[in-house]
Amino acid sequence: MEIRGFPGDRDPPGELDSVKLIGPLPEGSRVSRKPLNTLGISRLPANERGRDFVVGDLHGCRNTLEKLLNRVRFDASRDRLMSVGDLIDRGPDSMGCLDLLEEPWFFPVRGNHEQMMLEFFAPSLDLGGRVSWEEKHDFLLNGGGWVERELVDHRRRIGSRLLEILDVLGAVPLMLVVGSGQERYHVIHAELSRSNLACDPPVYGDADIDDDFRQLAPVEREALSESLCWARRVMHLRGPSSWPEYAPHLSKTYCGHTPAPEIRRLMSHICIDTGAYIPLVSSNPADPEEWGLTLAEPATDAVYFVQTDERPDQAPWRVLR
Ligand SMILES: [Mn+2]
Repeated sequence: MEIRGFPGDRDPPGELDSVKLIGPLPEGSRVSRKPLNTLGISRLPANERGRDFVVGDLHGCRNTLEKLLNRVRFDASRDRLMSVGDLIDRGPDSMGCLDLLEEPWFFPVRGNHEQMMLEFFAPSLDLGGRVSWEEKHDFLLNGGGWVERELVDHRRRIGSRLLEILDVLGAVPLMLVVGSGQERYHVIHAELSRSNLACDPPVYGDADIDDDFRQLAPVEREALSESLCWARRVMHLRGPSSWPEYAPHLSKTYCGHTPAPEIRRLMSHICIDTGAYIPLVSSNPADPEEWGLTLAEPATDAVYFVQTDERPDQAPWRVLR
């Protein structure tokens, strides 16, 4: 992703009018300033009225998501869509994916890209809304350049829309626990792996989760919040794995973060990141038809896949409330 230079103090010709300015942050701003690595676990009851789906890393591919939802006849009045996170960066429509946060049927967890965005803007909140623009920040180096076009005005102040987004993202949990018993499943971004895979078992289980990980020392809790967003210990970018498909102590756990052309099941983790953004950024992908977006239905283990298609005219239909 090219990171464009900033136009300095010149007034750009009106294109940023949609960024509503705020002055110093309002007193009592709701934006969370709590540490970003606290373990957030959200629990949801089973969906008694409709179906649940889990979608892989979106990375700005909102139109491709609409194709998938259309295919499964997603019913916004009854069905729910869980997301493994990484709504933003790399693909064409990060803002369209962030708009999903307003939908009552959408339940995301925080991906490492949202984590990087929160960390990028965290100092700004202490600077009264002045964006502390660090060109070498991981967020900008990993596809976050779109914020300059969409969310930051020419004087680099945080606009009200960005403030709302940071507020919501800060409250997005690191983990969803849905339902109970046989129907139970989890949604995380990366892994529930321990930092030392020599531990037995190498991944945490339902009992640890239900105990809110109280057995963990503070340093282990910190390592776990890092693993939930970033780990690639069980899933690898390439190569076969010696891990078994299921770990009996852990309910099925949908995750993303490590793209591959097919979904992979290892240690009860089901990785559904099938690289939706990859055909859009690679000039010569080896097998472009293999990459796309995956939607899984936990109750039936059905899996739906579409190749990435971000042409605007391919998504005339959007889920309505
Ligand atoms: Mn990702």
